[in-house]
Amino acid sequence: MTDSDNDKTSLKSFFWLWGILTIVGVVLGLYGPSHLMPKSMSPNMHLTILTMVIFTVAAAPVAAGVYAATIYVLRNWTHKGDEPPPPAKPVRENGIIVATWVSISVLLTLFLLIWGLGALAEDNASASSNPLIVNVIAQQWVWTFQYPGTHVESNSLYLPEGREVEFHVSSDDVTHGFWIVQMGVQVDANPGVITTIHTTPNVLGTFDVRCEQFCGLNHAFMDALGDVVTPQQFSTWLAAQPQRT
Ligand SMILES: [Cu+2]
Repeated sequence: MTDSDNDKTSLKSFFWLWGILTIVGVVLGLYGPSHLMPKSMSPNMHLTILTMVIFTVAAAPVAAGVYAATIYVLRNWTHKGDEPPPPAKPVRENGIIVATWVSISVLLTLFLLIWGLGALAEDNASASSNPLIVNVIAQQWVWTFQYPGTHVESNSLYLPEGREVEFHVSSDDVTHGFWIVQMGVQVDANPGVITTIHTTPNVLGTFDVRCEQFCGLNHAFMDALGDVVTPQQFSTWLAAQPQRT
C-alpha cells in the first residue's frame, strides 16, 4: 500500500470512530439526564432535564470528534526511528477545515445561547394571577417558611399540588441559596433583599429543600423537608398549625 492509501484507511477509521463515539454520546444524552437527575415535580424541573438532554446531545459530536482525533493521532502519528520526522503542514493553513470548524462552533454556540436565554425567561415566567405566596427566610442554619395572611410559620415546606407558588426569598444573616432539588428552583437568599421565584408543583410527594451557597460551618446540614399535598390536605394542614404571635 502507498502512503496515500494508508492515509485514506486511517482517515476512514477516524470517521468510523467519530461516528460510533457520537452515537454513544447521544444515547448517554438521551438516557442519562432523565434517569440520573432527581425526579421532576414541576415544569421548571422538566425544562431543566430537557435542557440537559439537548445540551448533552449537541455536545456529543464535538466531544466524540476530540476523542476520535486523539486516538487517531496516537495510533497513526507515532514517530519511529532516530531521524526527526518531516515537518507537518499546519492544519490552520487549510482554509476549508478552518472555515468548517469556525462555522460549526459559531452555530452551536448561538444555538446554546438562544436556547439558554429562552429557557431562563420561561423558567421564572408567572402564568397565574393568584399564586400562593410563601416567604422563605434563611438563617444560619435553618429555613423558615411563612404563609402570608395566615400567621403560620413552619420549618417544613408544604405546598398544594397544581397551584403556582411565588417564593419571596430573603436571609436574616449571610447569603444562602434556596434550592428545591426536585423542582428546578434555585435562587440566592440575600440579606436585605427579597428575590421572587415561581414554580407550580405538579406531582404529589416529598421533596428536598437545601442550601446551595456555602454559608458557614453547618451549611451542609441546612436542609428542610417538603411535601406536595392535595389542595384539601393543604388547607387542613394550614388550619392545624399553631399561629405565631
Ligand atoms: Cu448554606
